[in-house]
Amino acid sequence: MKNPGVLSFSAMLFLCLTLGTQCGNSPKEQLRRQLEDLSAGGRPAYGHQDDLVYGHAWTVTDLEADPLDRSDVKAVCGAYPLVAGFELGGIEKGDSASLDGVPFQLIRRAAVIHAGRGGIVTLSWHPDNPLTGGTAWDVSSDQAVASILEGGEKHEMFMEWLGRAADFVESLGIPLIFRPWHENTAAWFWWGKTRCTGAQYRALYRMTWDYFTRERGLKDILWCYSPTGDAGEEAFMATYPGDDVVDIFGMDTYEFIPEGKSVEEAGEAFIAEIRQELTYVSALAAEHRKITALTETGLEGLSDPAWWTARLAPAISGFPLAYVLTWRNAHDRPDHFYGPWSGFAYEDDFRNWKESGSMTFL
Ligand code: BMA
Repeated sequence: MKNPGVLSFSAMLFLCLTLGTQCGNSPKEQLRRQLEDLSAGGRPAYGHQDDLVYGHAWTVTDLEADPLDRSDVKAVCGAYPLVAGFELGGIEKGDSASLDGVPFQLIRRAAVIHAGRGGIVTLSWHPDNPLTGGTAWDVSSDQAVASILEGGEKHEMFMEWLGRAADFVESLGIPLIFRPWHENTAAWFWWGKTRCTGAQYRALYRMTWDYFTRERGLKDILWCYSPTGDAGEEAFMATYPGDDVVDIFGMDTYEFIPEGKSVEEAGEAFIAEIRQELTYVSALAAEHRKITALTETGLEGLSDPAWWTARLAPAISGFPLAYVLTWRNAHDRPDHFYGPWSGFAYEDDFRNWKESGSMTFL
């Protein structure tokens, strides 16, 4: 034997690649560590949905040549959100643009650029109702989930839908967070409360995981389970798909200002609610050794002048969050925004929040 004890370069490379993947150097494990570090470091990442593909009153027109360096968040505070959210709704039907009118070609470019500069990508998905042909919000039938599970009349069609979603994810070639079947503890989606049993929901989530992971070999995905925060511990766990298919415990909770309530009153209620909900979600996540995130939040239209510094900051402080994502700034609905934008009356508050150093940006 030549050079006993010394491995050839190709053998070394083989070992590094195989062991590395198993021992935590895969892109997925690196992303997991990045999130764990954020969570442990006490400075969660700030995330914004659709931040890089449009903003308040602007869109991208040149899909191929636009440098995609525009961002409402960056325009206000000089930095990109570390977490960039993108939406897949429409991909299941083979549409060229999402349900919000964003070309998937653009989403792909933006996601790849963001990951390339060290950013974190998370994907949400509001697929149409596979049974009725309505939108994700069509809750007219309680048979939609049943119809797509194995043996159901829409199973085959739905597997094609999953195939198109998986094709897109595969085409990105980056590690990412996937957050399907969210807010299932509320009543507004066809996969939500009363529209299926806990067992059916779990079967749907697991079927999705199984198809992506086993059938398609898409291994660089961290799977996020994110019911509404107001579900409470019992409902949160009643539909939990299982430790083997979930990496992140998320929750979605928004602030609303009810008629007759002041911004202070609503803000105090929001802080109390978020703290109560994050207490149980982070405890459950710790128990199951998972990452915790506030996967969707915000106050539509940001009518509270100090929402970031006086409401969101005290609401989340002290929790081991990896990230906090506020929802999108629609380009075509002037009042539908949850993030800052340049020229907005209270943009200083966001800047102050960023300057306080309590969050991580890119
Ligand atoms: C919702 C709203 C909708 C949008 C959907 C998916 O909360 O913002 O306008 O279509 O998210 O992005």
